[in-house]
Amino acid sequence: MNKTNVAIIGGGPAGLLLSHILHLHGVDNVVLERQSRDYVLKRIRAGVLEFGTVQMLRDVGLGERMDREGLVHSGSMLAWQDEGSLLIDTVKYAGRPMMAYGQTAITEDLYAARDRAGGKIVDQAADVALHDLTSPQPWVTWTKDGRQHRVDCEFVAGCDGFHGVARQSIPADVLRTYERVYPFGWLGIMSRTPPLDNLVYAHHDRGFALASQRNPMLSRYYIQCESDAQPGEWPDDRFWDEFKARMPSEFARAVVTGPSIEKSVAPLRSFVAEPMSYGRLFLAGDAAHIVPPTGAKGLNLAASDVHYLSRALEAHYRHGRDDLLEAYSRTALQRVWGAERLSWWLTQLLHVFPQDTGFDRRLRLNEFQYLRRSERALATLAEQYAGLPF
Ligand code: RFL
Ligand code: PHB
Repeated sequence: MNKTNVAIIGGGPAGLLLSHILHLHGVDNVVLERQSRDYVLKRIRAGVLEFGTVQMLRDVGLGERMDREGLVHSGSMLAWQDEGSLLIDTVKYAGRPMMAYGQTAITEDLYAARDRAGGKIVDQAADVALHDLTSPQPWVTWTKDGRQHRVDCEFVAGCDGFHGVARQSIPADVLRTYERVYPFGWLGIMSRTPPLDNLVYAHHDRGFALASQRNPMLSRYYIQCESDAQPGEWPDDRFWDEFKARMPSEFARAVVTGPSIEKSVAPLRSFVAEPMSYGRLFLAGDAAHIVPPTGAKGLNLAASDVHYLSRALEAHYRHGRDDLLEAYSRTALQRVWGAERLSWWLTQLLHVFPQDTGFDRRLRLNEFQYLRRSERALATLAEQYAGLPF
């Protein structure tokens, strides 16, 4: 394993999906992942897929289990304290359904596909370092089991998430970053109970709450919490009481509670790094951008980045064309900023901010009432929630 075409840093969904698609195109690659496989497969994160992501996974042979186990739905509910609720109907307004299928399951499917094809995935690769990124022959080093390793390559794909090494390998005078950190987090639990019929995003003076789903006997619930909240401060009873207090009573009554099997706190952040490439390094997924989870766009953006990057690398290897690689950052960022705007907008609409005044609260309420009254406003939201075409 001294040489490969593409060295992929990070074995999350972005890195594994890129590895899988490059393999289908006959492009050799190696994935270097810092954590153990067990750790990566235990992480619980995203749950909602855009139709474009679903179609992409089907097109590359990863649709079988997803189509069997995923829950197709025609959008999500927005609920507002005493003001009722509305359906963001993505089928009616954008012609595209959504699917609930967990990131954990997608990662399992990807590992299984790479294993079947004899893919090279190094786990527990420590101290990954990128070298000579602006030369035609970059190389990557790492340590494992106390030994130093090296692979020479033609391209490096930085798919190593927000805290990875790839983005940090771009010189500071080249990289521009844009960021907003929100003054709260999400406390999430998983429970082996049947979910509600729809996803429900709820605003309440007590804070935001979300009911989501994984499969007919697995549900995911979130509440807005303090940024420094600890899962240990939230025994199950306290979580359920707070969750139900924030949901309109019709949904609160329908929720089937049960013991949590996982509980964690996630911070909320908007972040974009530009450009998404430097020499022979290309960033994809959370390595280049973060969205707050309101809107469920993070994993879907990772998939669209991989779509553009795999297409560009295929054009290089199959047709000797580099125009798509040169355009990659610009092309991907167009979609990234669209998702950033939607996620920011939904976050500020649905959460309670510590500095809120009565004026802010009235504007937000009016925004919700406008969505209820105006089909055009709702259609605009539904089109973005459904995800714009690649
Ligand atoms: P990941 O999943 O973070 O994977 C990066 C991988 O790189 C490894 N790594 C390194 N490897 C080698 N060397 C280093 N120096 C390394 N540093 C890091 C890491 O161990 C890891 O395995 O990034 P990727 O692949 O770009 O995927 C992005 C998605 O995981 C993320 O955007 C979504 O989970 C965001 N998200 C959601 N997205 C959706 O589309 N729909 C959703 O419903 C949704 N819900 C969510 C979410 C994220 C959440 N949290 C926890 C932030 C809900 C939550 C609560
Ligand atoms: C989830 O199911 O984990 C989920 C759903 C919708 C979101 C975020 C997370 O907006």
